[in-house]
Amino acid sequence: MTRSDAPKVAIVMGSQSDWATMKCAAEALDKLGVAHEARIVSAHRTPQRLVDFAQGAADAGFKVIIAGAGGAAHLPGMVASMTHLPVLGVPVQSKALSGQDSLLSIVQMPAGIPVGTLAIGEPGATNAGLLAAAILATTDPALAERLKAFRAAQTDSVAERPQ
Ligand code: RP5
Repeated sequence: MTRSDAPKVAIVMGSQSDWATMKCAAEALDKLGVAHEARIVSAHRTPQRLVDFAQGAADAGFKVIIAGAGGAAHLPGMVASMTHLPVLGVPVQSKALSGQDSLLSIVQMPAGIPVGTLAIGEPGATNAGLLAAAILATTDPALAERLKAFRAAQTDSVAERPQ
């Protein structure tokens, strides 16, 4: 049975080292008052944890999953293969290839199992949080108003001329 009080957004990542990036998604959701839960779920190091999380995500009450990983970043695609929930992929900036490996391994999904792929690194994580909120806002008018207010404040914060 689905928990009605459960956080609606899950933020999963392949490693503790991804949190420095993925916390930007959490911060974006916090700004909009969207409850979330963050977990380390590695496609390579904790495969059974991955299966248990992805197969149980919908029943746990999640509506959107944000998945971040770096390098050979299989996590978002594997999560998407085991749930019908929308999965937003964040390519974490790797040391060896600056995240281009992460980006290509997340974005190049075969037809049939989509992963909505964001930009490399912190901007992608922030936008994943904002996009998750926008998805939830389609059925949550109060959240839609908070999202509009956030966008308006952002617009107002941009000076017309450089200082
Ligand atoms: C991936 O390997 C993780 O998503 C992380 O970005 C990368 C490196 O992990 P660590 O070696 O820092 O744990 O699975």
